[in-house]
Amino acid sequence: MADKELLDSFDRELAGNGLEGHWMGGSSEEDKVAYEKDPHTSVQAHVWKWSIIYKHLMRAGDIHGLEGMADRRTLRLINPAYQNLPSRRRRATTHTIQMSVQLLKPGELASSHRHNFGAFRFIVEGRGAYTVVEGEKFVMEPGDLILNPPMTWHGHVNEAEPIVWLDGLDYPLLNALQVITWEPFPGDFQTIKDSTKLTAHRIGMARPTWEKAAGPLQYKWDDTYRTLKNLEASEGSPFDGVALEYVNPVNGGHTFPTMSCCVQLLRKGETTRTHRHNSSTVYHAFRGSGVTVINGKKYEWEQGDCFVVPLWSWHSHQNASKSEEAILFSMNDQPMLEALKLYREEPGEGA
Ligand code: GTQ
Ligand code: FE2
Repeated sequence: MADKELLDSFDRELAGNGLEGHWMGGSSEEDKVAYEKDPHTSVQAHVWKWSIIYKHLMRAGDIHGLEGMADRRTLRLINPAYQNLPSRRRRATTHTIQMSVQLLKPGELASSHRHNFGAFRFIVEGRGAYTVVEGEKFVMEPGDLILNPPMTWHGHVNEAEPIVWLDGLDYPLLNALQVITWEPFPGDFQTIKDSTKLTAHRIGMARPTWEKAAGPLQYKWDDTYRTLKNLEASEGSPFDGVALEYVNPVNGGHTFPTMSCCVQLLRKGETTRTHRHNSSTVYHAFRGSGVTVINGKKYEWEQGDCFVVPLWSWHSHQNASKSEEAILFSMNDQPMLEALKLYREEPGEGA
C-alpha cells in the first residue's frame, strides 16, 4: 500500500473533483454508524407534557391572531434532535411525521388553502367548530378523526367554543423528497356545499360511485369508542392491546399511503409485550395514564401528553392504573415503508 501522504493527497484530489473513495470514513457520530446491522436514527424518544403544551397554546391565543404564515395558530412538536436545524427541516416530530397542536377561538376563521402533504385532525377538546374540506362541513367533537387528503381545499371555522386539536402531517417526509406544494384558495373561503347541514354529506362507508379518489372522511369518536369497548374482552394485540387502525375508506388499507392512524385501548393494569419495527410512531394519550418503556427507559405519560417512539427501538406500553382505562391515539409511517418493501418488525424476548 502507498504511504499516508500519497493516500491523503489522493483523497484531496478526489474531493476537489467531486469524488470520494469508498474507503473514506467520517468524523461525525452519524458517519461512524453508516454501515451497521441495526438501522441508525437521529429521532429521539421524547415526551411533551400536555400541561406545558396547553399553557403555551392558550398564551399563543392571547397574543397571536390568525394573520401571518398560512393563517393557522399551531404549536409544532419539535423533536429534540432537530431543534437546531433550518426551519423546514426543524418542523419535524419524527423524520417523517409532524404533529402540531392547533387552537381556533370562537369567531375565528382559518382561511382555505391546499397542499400535497396530507393532514389528520384529531380533536382533543371543544365542540362545534368545523373544518371545511372540499366544500364538505365536518363538525369537530372530541375524539373525532377527520382526514384531510393531499391537495384537498380546507379551512376551519369556529362559531362555537374554543377548540383544540392535533394536526398530523407527513410534511417532513414530503420535505425530504423535496416535493412540497402549497397554495392559497383563490377567493375568500370555499363555498360550503350545503351550509344547513350540520355535518358532511358522506358519513360511514357508503360513497358516491363516481368518486374514485379517497375524499375527506370523518371517524366519529362514538363509533371508535364503541368498537374499542366491544373488543375489550378479546385477546387483542400482544404488543398494543386492543388496537384499531383507521382504514382508508376507498381501499380498506392504511389511512393514507404515507402514514396511518391508530387508536388503542390499554385495559386496566395491562402491560404489553415488547417489540420493535422500523416505522416510527407519535402518540397522544387521549385518556388515562401509563408508562411506555423505550429501549429500557421509562417514559411516563398522562392524559394529553404526546410522545415519540423512534424507529427500531424496543418498546412496550403499560396502563399504570388498576381502575382506569387508558387510550392512546397514534400515527405512524408504516404505510410508506410497506409500499417501499422496507418494513421490518421483531418481537422481543420472553413475556
Ligand atoms: O390546519 O391547514 O399544523 O396547513 C400545518 C399546516 C395545520 C392546517 C398544520 C396546515 C394546517
Ligand atoms: Fe393546511
